[in-house]
Amino acid sequence: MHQTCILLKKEFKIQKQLTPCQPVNPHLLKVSILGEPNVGKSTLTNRLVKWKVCAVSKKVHTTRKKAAAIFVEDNKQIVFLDTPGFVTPELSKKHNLEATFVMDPVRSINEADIIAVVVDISNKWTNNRMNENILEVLEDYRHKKSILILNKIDAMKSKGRLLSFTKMLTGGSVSGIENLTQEVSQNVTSVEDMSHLESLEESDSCSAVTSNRRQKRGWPSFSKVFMVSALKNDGIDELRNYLLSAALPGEWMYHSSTVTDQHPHDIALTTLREKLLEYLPEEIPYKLDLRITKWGTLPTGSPEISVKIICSNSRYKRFVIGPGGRHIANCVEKYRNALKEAFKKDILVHIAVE
Ligand SMILES: Nc1nc2c(ncn2[C@@H]2O[C@H](COP(=O)(O)OP(=O)(O)OP(=O)(O)O)[C@@H](O)[C@H]2O)c(=O)[nH]1
Ligand SMILES: [Mg+2]
Repeated sequence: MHQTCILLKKEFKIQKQLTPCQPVNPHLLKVSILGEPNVGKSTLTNRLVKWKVCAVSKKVHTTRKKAAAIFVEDNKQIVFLDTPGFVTPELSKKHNLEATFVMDPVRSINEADIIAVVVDISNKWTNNRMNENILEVLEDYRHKKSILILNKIDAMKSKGRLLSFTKMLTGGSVSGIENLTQEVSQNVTSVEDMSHLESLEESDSCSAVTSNRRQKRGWPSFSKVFMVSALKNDGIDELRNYLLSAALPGEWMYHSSTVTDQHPHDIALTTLREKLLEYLPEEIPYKLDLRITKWGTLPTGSPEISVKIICSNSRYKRFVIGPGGRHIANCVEKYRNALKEAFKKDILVHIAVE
């Protein structure tokens, strides 16, 4: 059965209740997509499942709670758990973030077979050391397999430094790093070449990790390192193939038609926030109250959605609407296209700003 992103509440409920149909010799893999805010976790998740089910924006904290995105091939089902950007409880409190920011990444790790740590390799503040809190989590869950995904290689200014960053992020002491050294020095000349790099050999050495962690600022027990550009879709097939080959014998979690566990209303609201994040000043989108006021079908059979954007003050409202209503008109247009991409259907959209 084809995968489908369900639009109607009733159908969503039915899909959720369907017992997963099991293929002959079913295989399953649950992958936690973990990383600091804005490194491209949701863009990567969408690429891996070949469907835009997770909201993406250039602003931090776009993902507010974990969401599953599901890829199916033959007898294998991969469940990607996209998570909010990793923040400490202190930071979460300071920025008044929901409890899910701290809880959901840990929940997803608990559920996962593989922890996929995503790093923005083009960010000079974070590309030469593993986030301390992520290192701590890797230590706590060192019995689980982990891989490192260096994202945004397209945006790296100096690609020649890729190897040294990789060494720093992996603590430089992974067995097999010499292979990587040779591979990188021989092959890293272009983004295309890098995307084919498969990387580090399997390593089971966790010893000396704890004591060396702070000096090395990296995690030496990643099973693999991938260099990708989620934006340009480079290196994604190799990563997906690796995960498919790592799938374990086990029953599928979701019905074969399921592409995400998100409720259609949640998809509609996070997609609208994604569009608002594109043009509003950073502090505004999360202060707007978005409510679905109608979710139905026209007599012609076409779906119809009405959403209300409630602004707590007139300044916000002015920003949302824009001069002569241009911003909101543009936003509605983009919103309609994004919903079509998610639900694969034309949807009539009405937006009211209050
Ligand atoms: N240049 C470049 N930009 C990318 C790449 N992947 C993602 N981005 C951009 O990075 C920004 C953040 O992407 P998201 O996918 O929302 O990042 P995230 O890690 O899910 O962010 P949060 O949910 O806020 O933690 C967006 O502007 C993306 O277009 C990439 O491979 N290259
Ligand atoms: Mg995200």
